[in-house]
Amino acid sequence: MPLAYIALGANLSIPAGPPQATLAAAAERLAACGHIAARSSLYSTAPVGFAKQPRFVNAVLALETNLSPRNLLSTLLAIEHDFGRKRDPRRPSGPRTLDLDLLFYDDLVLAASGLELPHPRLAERAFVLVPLHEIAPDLRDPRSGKTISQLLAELPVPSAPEGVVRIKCERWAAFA
Ligand code: PH2
Ligand code: MG
Ligand code: MG
Repeated sequence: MPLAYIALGANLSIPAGPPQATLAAAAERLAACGHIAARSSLYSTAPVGFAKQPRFVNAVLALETNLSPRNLLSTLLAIEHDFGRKRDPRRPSGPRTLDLDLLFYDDLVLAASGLELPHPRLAERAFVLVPLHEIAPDLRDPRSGKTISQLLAELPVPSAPEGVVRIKCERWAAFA
């Protein structure tokens, strides 16, 4: 079965709960699309791109799925929508209730409209590389040929040590 890596992020609560609960519920929805082969811890991360917004909760998971890349992408967008995601085209890095980004889909390299694989900005982002490194240090980026360990080591040293901090969440830990 194809293996996809998906980044989860949120920094706004919804009526059903805070970002941690949203990420746990979103992962449960993803589990219904295949089999979750690995799941990182949750991390509290400093916002990147637009600083005046709450900290994010981020995580990465690996999903074995028979959905095609396109169908997986539409599923991610549908789940985001169900968890209250409203897009503001003026602020692409602004606050959100749920963001689900497709990082890798097997070794596929693709630049199609609305779907670029691997994710074009993954190598710049500690909030992606740290959780990804936790579950797949030896995974190789098919574009650069580098492993996640290498990409993480090449990241500029974060100016704030509190930039990416592991957090505990019972609901996230509970679901298998
Ligand atoms: N997502 C962004 C922009 N900035 N910062 C953090 N810490 N975490 C994110 O998930 C994030 C971000 C755009 O998708
Ligand atoms: Mg994103
Ligand atoms: Mg996104």
